[in-house]
Amino acid sequence: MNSRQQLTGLDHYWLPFTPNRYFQEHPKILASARGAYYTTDDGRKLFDCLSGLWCCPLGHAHPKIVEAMTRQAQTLDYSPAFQFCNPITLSLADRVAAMAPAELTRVFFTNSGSEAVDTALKVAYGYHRLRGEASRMRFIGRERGYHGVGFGGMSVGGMVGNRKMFGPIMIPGVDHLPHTYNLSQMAFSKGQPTWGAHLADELERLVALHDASTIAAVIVEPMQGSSAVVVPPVGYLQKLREICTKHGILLIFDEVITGFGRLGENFGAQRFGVTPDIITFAKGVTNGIIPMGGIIVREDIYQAFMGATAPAHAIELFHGYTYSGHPMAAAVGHAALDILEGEGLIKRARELEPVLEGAMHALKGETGVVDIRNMGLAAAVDLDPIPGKPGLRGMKVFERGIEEGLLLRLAGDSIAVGPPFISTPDEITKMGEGLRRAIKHVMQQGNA
Ligand code: PXG
Ligand code: PLP
Repeated sequence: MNSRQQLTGLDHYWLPFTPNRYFQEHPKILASARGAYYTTDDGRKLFDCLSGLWCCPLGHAHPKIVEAMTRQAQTLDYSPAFQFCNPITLSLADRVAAMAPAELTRVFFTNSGSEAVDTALKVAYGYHRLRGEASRMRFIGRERGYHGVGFGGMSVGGMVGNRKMFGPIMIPGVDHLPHTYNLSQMAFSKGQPTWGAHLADELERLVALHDASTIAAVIVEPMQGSSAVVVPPVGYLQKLREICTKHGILLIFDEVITGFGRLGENFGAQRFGVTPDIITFAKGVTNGIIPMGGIIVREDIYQAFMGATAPAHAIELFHGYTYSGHPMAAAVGHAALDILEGEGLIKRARELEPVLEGAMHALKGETGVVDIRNMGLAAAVDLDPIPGKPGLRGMKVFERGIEEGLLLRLAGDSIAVGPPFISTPDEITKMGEGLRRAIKHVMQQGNA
């Protein structure tokens, strides 16, 4: 890739979630993208192993998306989000609601997953308050959970690196369920581990500790994505649902990664057969091409706001973004859903699931591989860390992956993959083999 001297911007740009000093010395610049491949500034072709950041399942430069963006820019490029709407955003709400479980009917648009999560938490609290249960102000997240970087999402999140600098400025009243990962019980599980449903009973313990009357909502990713693909044990989400229902606690599924087909169904809710009260989404709704996110809520949650005692000309929910339901994003959303449906890509994701499972679990037994997990078109490999240098082995495999033509995703000493739905079985198999060569190469270097 380009040397430091050839690049502008390195003196001014602050990269998100990136070791900036390392990047300064090893800049990685992507110049273009088409289909399932990126091209770097020095002309290397890289297979898009994580679909961008889990957000581009339909691949890049799809002509229908390019066409939709051009047409929308010429028709209505922006419309004020407050007091007005436009046909394309309205009809996208219809389509998103139609894809969700039947109980979830109302869509509120945001511009990212982080905003979707903060919106969901505010709606959950507001709902209880409007029903005369204002004491329900606690939120329960989960260890290893990722819910974005807003104040709410960071507070319910459970990845320590995202939290430790900000402990004193978290929103109050948050508690966490234990995560469900246990290497000794579920190493090399394919799909859902059979051990661990009982961990949902920890919610009963938190209810006993705090009292149900103080808890507004539980928020979990149906399958944890960011903390390197932690798949829920069989029966675990069902138990969470039962306990929430029993105590009048709302259940929020954060489906920013699992929504729009990643698990081979529209949403994780459908894959796991568990219906939450609120779903958050982002990423795949526009194939990641224009930022968009949102929440889908049960009709009675929406109606609780509409039935409020304020006069009919008053705003019911003092919340929203300048770019909520942006018409450009909505146009791309329609194009993305047209492609998803028209090309049968959710079904294809489901068909590719065993191919990915085979390609990844084939790495079992490779020196340095301590665990492999998968579900839908998502998988992760955990590497044995270099003693005293957490993250360095992962970084080396990630770097070597580039030599192998793979744009992998690094999460500490784990490597995550979530290939595009348009991938061929051969591309997925080759990705597994490239990852094997990268791991072998790095393990041969030892612990230096
Ligand atoms: N909730 C979940 C479940 C997510 O996965 C967010 C909220 C926040 O979305 P925004 O759009 O604000 O980033 C996410 C985002 C990775 C990775 O490599 C995951 C995310 C973002 C970037 C990288 O696992 N998840
Ligand atoms: N800060 C200021 C000063 C603003 O005027 C606004 C929106 O009008 C915001 C922040 C919020 O921006 P957004 O609606 O894009 O989230």
